[in-house]
Amino acid sequence: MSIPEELQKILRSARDVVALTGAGISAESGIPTFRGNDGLWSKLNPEELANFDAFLRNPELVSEWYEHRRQITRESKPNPAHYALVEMEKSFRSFTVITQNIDNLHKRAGSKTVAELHGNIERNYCLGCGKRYDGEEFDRNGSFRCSECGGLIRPDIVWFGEMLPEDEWALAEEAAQRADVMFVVGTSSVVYPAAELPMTVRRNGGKIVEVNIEETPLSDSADFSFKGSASMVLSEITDEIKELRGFAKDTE
Ligand code: BJW
Ligand code: ZN
Repeated sequence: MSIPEELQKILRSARDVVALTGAGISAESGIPTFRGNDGLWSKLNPEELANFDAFLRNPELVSEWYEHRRQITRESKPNPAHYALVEMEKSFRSFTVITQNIDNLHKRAGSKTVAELHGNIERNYCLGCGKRYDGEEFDRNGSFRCSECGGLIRPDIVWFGEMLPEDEWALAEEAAQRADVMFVVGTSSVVYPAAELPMTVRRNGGKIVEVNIEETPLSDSADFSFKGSASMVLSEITDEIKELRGFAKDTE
């Protein structure tokens, strides 16, 4: 794979860089994506399960789905794509990972600034009294009901129709506004408001680099589009950046 000269030039002088990631970046860690035929959820519709009404209608089913997924994420490890972003961070004045994933893998890999737009599967709280349960406490509790008040315990994640966490969204928007470059990695770019962020970058003069194994609704408007797996493409881009810039941050 070679990087077009125009992109090399942009990466040589870029200062503020953002990576917006989706389920595809964790696919190579063995975590199924949401949409697409090979996704484990191809038989389940995330729009039907990932909402508050579904949870109230059938808390056991929805809680079991998340318990199962918590298990998968704990058994999986960050892959070369997550580590490539940790490396990339070292080359720029600021580097923000904005993720739609709830799997905690960017933080486990060591990325420093991570905006988790859709929450984190390791956090849970009681709808009745607000008591917080981390993943292990939740498992130890052995029930979907709170040990204090008997209320339902839900994962601290963002379902359809729910607002995104204010702080994480503010961090993401602010990073997008000043980004010279945004890498959009492994997301189908159909879920809002995350899908709006590349437009924010564009409006403010930044460039969009898409990395995906398939075409998405963003592909036509991206400035550069790499068709390939996140681990392969990001590892190569990171090597190129190191070559172009060395390890030193441009802090001027
Ligand atoms: C690889 C690869 C490899 C594979 N390498 N690539 C404006 C317009 C239209 C609709 C709306 C709008 N504003 C709001 C909405 C409604 C809604 C929405 O967007 N609906 C659309 C589906 C139409 N949005 C919301 O409700 C949001 N809230 C909100 O806007 O609040 C304000 C509000 C309140 C009240 C009323 C109205 C507005 C909240 C969205 C929350 C999304 N939650 C979920 C579940 C989280 C918990 C969980 O994990 O269970 O988040 S849904 C699910 O989709 C999950 C994901 O984070 C999200 C995005 O999916 P992602 O990451 O893109 O995964 P996939 O599977 O779709 O794609 C994987 C990609 O990877 C593919 O492209 C592959 O090709 C690629 N790939 N392997 C590289 N190896
Ligand atoms: Zn409670």
